[in-house]
Amino acid sequence: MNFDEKNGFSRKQFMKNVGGAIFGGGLLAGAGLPLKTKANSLAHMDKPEPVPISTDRIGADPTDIPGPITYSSPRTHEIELVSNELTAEIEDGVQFQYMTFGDQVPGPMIRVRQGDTVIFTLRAAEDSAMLHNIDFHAVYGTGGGANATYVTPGQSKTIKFKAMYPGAFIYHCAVPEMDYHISSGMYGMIVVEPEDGLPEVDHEFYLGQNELYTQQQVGTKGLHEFSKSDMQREDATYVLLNGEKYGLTDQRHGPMKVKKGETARIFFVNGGPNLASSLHPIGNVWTKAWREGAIASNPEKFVQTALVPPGSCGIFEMDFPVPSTIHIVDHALSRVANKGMRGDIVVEGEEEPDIYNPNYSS
Ligand SMILES: [Cu+2]
Repeated sequence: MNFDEKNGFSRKQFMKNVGGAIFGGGLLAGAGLPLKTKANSLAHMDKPEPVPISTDRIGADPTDIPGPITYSSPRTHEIELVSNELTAEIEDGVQFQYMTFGDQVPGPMIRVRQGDTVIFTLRAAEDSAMLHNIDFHAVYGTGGGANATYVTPGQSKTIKFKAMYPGAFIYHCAVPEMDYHISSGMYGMIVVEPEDGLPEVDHEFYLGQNELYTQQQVGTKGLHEFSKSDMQREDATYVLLNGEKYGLTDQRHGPMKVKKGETARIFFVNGGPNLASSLHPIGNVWTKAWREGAIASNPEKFVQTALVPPGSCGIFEMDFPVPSTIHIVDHALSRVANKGMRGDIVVEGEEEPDIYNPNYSS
């Protein structure tokens, strides 16, 4: 398959149709999402105004990603992302004006092969309000593309780059108030697969962490306003996995699901902008860990808690020898107990009492 042409599909349709290496992230914008937030509601307000919800779900579906690379010679991809601002729920009844790539947090995962060429366009939604751009850590070039991709509402900018080195890399907005924009959701991942590809696994999940700084307390109903002073003190209100409080649990969109005996790979990106993540799977271990997403290196084995700095990624593999519910957390646990940072993986299957017996009696 070669995807040299722009597509008119929504992101999800496109993934379904090609199941492969590339997508048109952000093309949902203007394609049926009602009640787009009006731009000026993002400007600095004295009081929160009621604003319509722009999207039912801001948090990325962790399974909605391009599949592994299956081709073996370099290709050219034409990729477009749309920058936008959207009002959505952090948790039930609590809203925030997010900024996004592709109407989701983290932004769509891009997947190419080492040696591929990418013709990349950043387009700012017509009814967006803010100046945005994009810095890819997978790019050799000034600002990772940021200087060449400043876009005002309705504007597009295109860069071309070759993916020279393999790994999992963050992309993020890099305008002067970049901490505000990244905190509000403007980050995602580009995976550059090595020429020989990645090991086979049964499942792949895409997860991203970022923190929100708001003037209200956790759980206060209504629209939360951004707090610049809290951000300057790095005093986060929420610390979130895929953009929402406990979004990937039964409390919201439901957990990720696997079966006993299967394997999974986690692609994890920490947008930050300020907090490092001590990423740990409660009741499991990272069987293989490529810290920093440094896939050209040998993996570390059986890592319990992997530090993922802001502005970086990790690639982690897991085995599931017993049925269980695994909590993916930042082991700075106040962020889990109080600030929303948790996602679950449910492992279905028959008990394996030789490995773990929760009801032992001699
Ligand atoms: Cu931005």
